[in-house]
Amino acid sequence: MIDESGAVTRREAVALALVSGGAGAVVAGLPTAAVAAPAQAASETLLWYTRPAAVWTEALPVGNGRIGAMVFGGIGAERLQLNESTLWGGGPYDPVNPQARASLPEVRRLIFAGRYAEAEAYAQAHVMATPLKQTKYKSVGDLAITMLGVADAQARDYRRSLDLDAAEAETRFTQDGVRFTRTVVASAVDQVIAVRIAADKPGKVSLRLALTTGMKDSSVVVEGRDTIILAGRNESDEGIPAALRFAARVRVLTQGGTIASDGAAITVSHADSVTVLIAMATSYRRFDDVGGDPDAITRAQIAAASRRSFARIAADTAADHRKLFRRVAIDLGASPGRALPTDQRIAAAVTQDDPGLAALYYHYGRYLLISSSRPGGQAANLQGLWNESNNPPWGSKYTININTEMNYWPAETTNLPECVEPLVRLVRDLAVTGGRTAREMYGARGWVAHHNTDLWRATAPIDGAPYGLWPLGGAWLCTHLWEHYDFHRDTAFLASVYPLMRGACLFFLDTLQADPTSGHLVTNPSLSPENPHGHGASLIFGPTMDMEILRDLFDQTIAAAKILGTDAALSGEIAVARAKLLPLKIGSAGQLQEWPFDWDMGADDIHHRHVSHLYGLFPSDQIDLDRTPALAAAAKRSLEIRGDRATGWATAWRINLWARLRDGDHAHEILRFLLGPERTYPNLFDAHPPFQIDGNFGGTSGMTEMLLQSQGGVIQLLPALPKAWPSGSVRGLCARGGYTLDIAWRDGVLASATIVATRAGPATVRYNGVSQRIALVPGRPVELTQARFRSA
Ligand code: FUC
Repeated sequence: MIDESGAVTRREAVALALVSGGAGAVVAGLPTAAVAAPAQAASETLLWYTRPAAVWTEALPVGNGRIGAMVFGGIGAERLQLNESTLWGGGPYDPVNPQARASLPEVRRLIFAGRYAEAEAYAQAHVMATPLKQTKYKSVGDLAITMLGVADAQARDYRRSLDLDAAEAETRFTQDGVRFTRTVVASAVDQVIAVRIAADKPGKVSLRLALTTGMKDSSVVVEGRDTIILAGRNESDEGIPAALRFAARVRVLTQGGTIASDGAAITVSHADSVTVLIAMATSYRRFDDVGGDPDAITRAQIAAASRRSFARIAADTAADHRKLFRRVAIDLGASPGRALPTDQRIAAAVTQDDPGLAALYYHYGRYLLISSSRPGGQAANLQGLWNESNNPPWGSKYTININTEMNYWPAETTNLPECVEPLVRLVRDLAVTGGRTAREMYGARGWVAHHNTDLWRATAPIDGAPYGLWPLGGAWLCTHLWEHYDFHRDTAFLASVYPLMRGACLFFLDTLQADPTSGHLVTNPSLSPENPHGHGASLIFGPTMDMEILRDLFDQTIAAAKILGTDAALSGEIAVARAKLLPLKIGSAGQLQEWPFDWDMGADDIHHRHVSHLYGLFPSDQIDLDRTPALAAAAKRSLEIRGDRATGWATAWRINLWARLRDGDHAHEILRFLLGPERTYPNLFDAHPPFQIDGNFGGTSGMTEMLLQSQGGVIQLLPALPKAWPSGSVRGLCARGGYTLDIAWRDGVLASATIVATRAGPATVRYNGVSQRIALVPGRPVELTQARFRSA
């Protein structure tokens, strides 16, 4: 089991002690449930608008990690677009190409001979997955709420909002002197989406409710007078037969008035208020088990939630959410945009600095992770949890050559370790399905995953050789297992994931090839994610990113084995292979080479969105300003050549990289672009474009890296503070080793930093180029001021 206690700040501990009378609620020095510190300034935790959403990227997301809704906030016609995270196309399948294993030697030979285009064509014909594409994430459908007697043109005082602290969407307006309010929450406690429609005068709520879906093999019926049931099967996808059953159940509870149904819809007349409960489920249990009973699950969820008032459900939703959300608060300084609706703030971001918008975006990233990735559920996919289409961009799957990893970049640093649990389970699944791919496609031990996966945990190379034939997806994900350990130092967790890391290593021990020219060990076939190298193809041997990921995987697995006291012989083998990996190289333009040859300046697109070779600088720390200054300078040169502007996620990656280079102003300049209307939709969703959630998470991570870093055993305070944020504070961030920090600064200078450790021992803390060893006792906060860092 993943550590679910998480880290909390001292302020929360104190608050908890006060609330609980100082006894009973603290386990091993840490509170088991955090009680909230006062909420953040509302303008930094509230999205709000003066018009209903006209399109999906203006609607507001709520989610409990498993089910979610996009709330449009219509006046006469409200639309809730609904998702359930396991409603995908197809069913269990194994796409390994039976020809692949016999064909790999020829692909390798052609690559080592420099015949890249031929290698790519041959690989395309002989080694790719069958089918060539994976399944797609789907939408359950829409709940339409037609407000009878309400006309858009006559409504006044309209406002809709999303409160990130309460996890609550609200729409309100008045008509003919009656104030209408609709509130929507997605409850992790009750496992329903709950909607309340109220008026401030009795008998004024009349409405019609209907459920529609794009899933063809399904039907809608009304049970009794108050329950709409949508039930059916999913659809086949890419030739993979449909195997899932799904159900959505909507129960209408009225206070006053009458209720009637016409077989397909429910009509409520003259109620004082109405509560709508929505449950959704599928028969998915695991990638190889679709034996669940969505009808029974949703029936039980609705029955249980019906016994509780909306007020209770909403209060519990907020309390549960705040346990995670309120661990971190951020204040980046005064904001001219504070009084503006969110869409206008985004539009203005191009011309004026709005630190409050950056803070709002920061909180939104944490809100989105809490809402789309909860223990027991699915990992956040390309759109997190929210998807309107049955044919979404890139299938709304898991692209594991950057996007899924980026989703989890802010998880540990911003004190949301629980949210990583679905990712850990995804890796556990991939180690099973990827074991088959390793064996059948490569004749290798261990397991492998290529550049994408889906609900069914497919691991073979898909889409096309220039994108798909990249065997490092699983290895990169394994570094997140180590990171989770490294932040919290929970040996039981490490023991539980060690077999996954070990299995990833075995695959590479069996498949690394000796480069005939240099003798170094390299991957082959592989590619530098999605970047054609200018020599007729993307396929190559030993791209820089592969070597960097393998160094991390090997080092972390050796370290894990040592901590766990196991596998000494295997660790020795891994160390030998690690020493033979192709080294990093600096090219003639002063850049870090992306490929084994000095090809960067002749690549098809020197401004390419992927900056894969800079993995070594971020998220890894193999490249470091202090420890490897020449490589850091080369990475900087590569970044300059690539340029600042790219797709949403690629823009966010650049912020993290410039933060690691400790250039806060450059990082901030890129952040301004990320926050502007070209890369941020009115609902603050990241625009690739189209919508892709990774940029949101990468943006939150980038801002964190500007304020606190902890790679390489050194906690760095304000390493990349931009001039645009002269005074501010952040509370509750986590550092590797089991530390939580609060940091405040004034006029660009550290005012104070409070550090709390979960383990005894010294920590190295650095500010403004000066490092200090700080002795720490678990749970006892130590406050540091600038004076501590004056002398070298
Ligand atoms: C990778 C990226 C694309 C997109 C897709 C989902 O393939 O290169 O830009 O983000 O994933």
